[in-house]
Amino acid sequence: MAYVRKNAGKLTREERRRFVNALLEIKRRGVYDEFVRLHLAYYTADGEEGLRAAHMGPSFLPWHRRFLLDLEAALQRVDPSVTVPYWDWTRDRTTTSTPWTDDLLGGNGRSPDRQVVSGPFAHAQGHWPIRVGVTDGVFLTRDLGRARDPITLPTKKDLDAALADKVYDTSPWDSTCTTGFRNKLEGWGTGKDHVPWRNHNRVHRWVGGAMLGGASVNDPAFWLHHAFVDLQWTRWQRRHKKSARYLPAAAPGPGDEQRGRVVARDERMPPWGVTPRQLEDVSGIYRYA
Ligand code: CU1
Ligand code: CU1
Repeated sequence: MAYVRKNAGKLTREERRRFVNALLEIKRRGVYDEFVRLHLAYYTADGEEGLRAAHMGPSFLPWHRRFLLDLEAALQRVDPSVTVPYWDWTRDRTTTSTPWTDDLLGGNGRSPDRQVVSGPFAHAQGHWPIRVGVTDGVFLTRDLGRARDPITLPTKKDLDAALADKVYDTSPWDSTCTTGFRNKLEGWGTGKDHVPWRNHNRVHRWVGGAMLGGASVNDPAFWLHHAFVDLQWTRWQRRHKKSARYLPAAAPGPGDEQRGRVVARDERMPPWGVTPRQLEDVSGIYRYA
């Protein structure tokens, strides 16, 4: 029986409590910080050498899908009833709405140090020290809406523009793609317009603080955001039944600059060794409500 991932705003008080407790428990055991380390290790960009398994490439979606499944399994070892809820940022759009409540992720960071001071992940609670990161901050930070240089969350229209593209991804399979569902959702911009950050990336910008960059897993908001991103892949497949396959189907040929830099449909994706094909249909594992 597939389990259900729910809208964070629809969780009961008990479900919120159990989700938070499971997170705090895997943090206490040191398991959570391994997820932060892994994500940081896979933060390879276009301009660097090597395979881009997690970001700026077609396997952005299957990589994060598998990453979420691992986190969820770790939470379920603590409490089998827990699943990762999703944050629908097209609906919950203010700095005080879901998931920024004291019984879920806590609120915005304070000025001037952006420290989160409310909810279960506030530093003063003592349960959420930041140990792995690109800076040496020890507390969780947020800058919801980016106070000094305001940015808005992507809208339903922005998301629909990505979902409307019937091609999964296109050559050169990187952050410069202007067509293809994957980059329209992942959200790297061309720098030619006033909206350089779209959908997925724009949400990371909007949350700010710890959610920026390779150590963004330090904010548990990461999982709620990525569950919603993951849901979009399923929605897109449903909408474009015939063409809704992961691309590239085969690895780029000799002489192609992207050879060895992207994961094709049947190639193994590190660190797990699973293929994108194996992650295209997860209806036997979970579904979204
Ligand atoms: Cu990521
Ligand atoms: Cu992300």
